[in-house]
Amino acid sequence: DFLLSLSVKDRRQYHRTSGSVPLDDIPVWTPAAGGSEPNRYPRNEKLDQKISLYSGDITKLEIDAIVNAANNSLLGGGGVDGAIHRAAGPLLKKECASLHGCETGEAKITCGYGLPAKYVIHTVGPIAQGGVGETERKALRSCYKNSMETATENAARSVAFPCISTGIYGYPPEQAVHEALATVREFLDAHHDKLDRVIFCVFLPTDKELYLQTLPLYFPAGDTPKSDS
Ligand code: AR6
Repeated sequence: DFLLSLSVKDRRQYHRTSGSVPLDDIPVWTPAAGGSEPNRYPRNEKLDQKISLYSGDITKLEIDAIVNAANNSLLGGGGVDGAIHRAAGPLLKKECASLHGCETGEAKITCGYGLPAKYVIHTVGPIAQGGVGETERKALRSCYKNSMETATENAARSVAFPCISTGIYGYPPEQAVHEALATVREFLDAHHDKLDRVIFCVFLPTDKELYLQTLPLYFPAGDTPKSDS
């Protein structure tokens, strides 16, 4: 409660790591025309202002909420989960232990403690090592949707997502990117007044490339020109 009551500036003395990245330093998405695949959604310039692609460590972001790709126990693990727990400090695990786990596709919120982010929203992606079916696809979409709902219920207006399930849980990144982008686009279409920024935080160069290629389908520069023939 004490940390949450502080202003962004006053919280800085409690950050456990250096090099935090404020929201104002994260550029918004600028759609570029081109690509051969037709856009899946119409242009909406207001929504473009709410999207960012950020390449780097999610634990550095000084925003309202970062999303953690956790497991059902919520007691920590490897990957982004490990990085978040290390940067936040031991109080995060203590609060997580009081939440009694989390179902796949659901989301639960905690304080960010030593992180620059005010909150951590813990969600549990599907394990897709055995392949992706409708169950995994729906669960992944639920992670994004429930995380954004949890953010808005807690008045968090800026949220960053890692590429949920695409690491240890084995969801193919080239499929996961479509579920992530479609769910965010649909949520913002319905609730654009509730969030100021959704940041796709990519960690691997291959994911950055994938998002650069796929974002224009969901947040396009304009309608694909009709062919003359
Ligand atoms: N910042 C942003 N993204 C990161 C970071 C970071 N610091 N570190 C890794 N990534 P993963 P999952 C990316 O494996 O597949 C844990 O043990 C990474 O490159 O962290 O959902 C949990 O406790 C990848 O793109 O999560 C669960 O047991 C993405 O984060 C299990 O892993 C997700 O990879 C969850 O597996």
